[in-house]
Amino acid sequence: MPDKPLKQEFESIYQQFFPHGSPKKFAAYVFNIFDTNKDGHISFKEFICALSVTSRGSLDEKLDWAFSLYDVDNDGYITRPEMIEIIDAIYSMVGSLLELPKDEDTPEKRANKIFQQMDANKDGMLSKDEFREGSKCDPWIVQALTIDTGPHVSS
Ligand SMILES: [Ca+2]
Ligand SMILES: [Ca+2]
Repeated sequence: MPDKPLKQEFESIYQQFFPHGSPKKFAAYVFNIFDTNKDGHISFKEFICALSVTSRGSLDEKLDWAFSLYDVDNDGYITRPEMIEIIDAIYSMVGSLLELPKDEDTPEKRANKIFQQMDANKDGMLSKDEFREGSKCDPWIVQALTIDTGPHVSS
């Protein structure tokens, strides 16, 4: 029974969703979250479970999941470099599908905009509360992570 999809198989699943982009980096971040014991494998059950959170979970579940993805070092805060890393991975994944406005056409600009909106106490880090509040105004930040909604095209 194929109980443990390898990282490469995981990447190829994302590749099917985003045939014109390079989802490798993004897939690696997602993989690391699913692979809770960091042995380089995720069980099929964990995989299905995680997919159902990202596609059919409640908004709170999606927010928790999104927060843990952006919080790369898992210290409870999203820093600007962490935000830039993930946005960079999203941008390479969706590739040329996105028509980006001038003020958010690089991961740095996008991250700056998000921090301006969300970093309520201006300490340069997003707490979970700030993230939760902020994503109500900027649903992109969660939508971009959920593969069934497709890429969000900004107007
Ligand atoms: Ca962090
Ligand atoms: Ca803050």
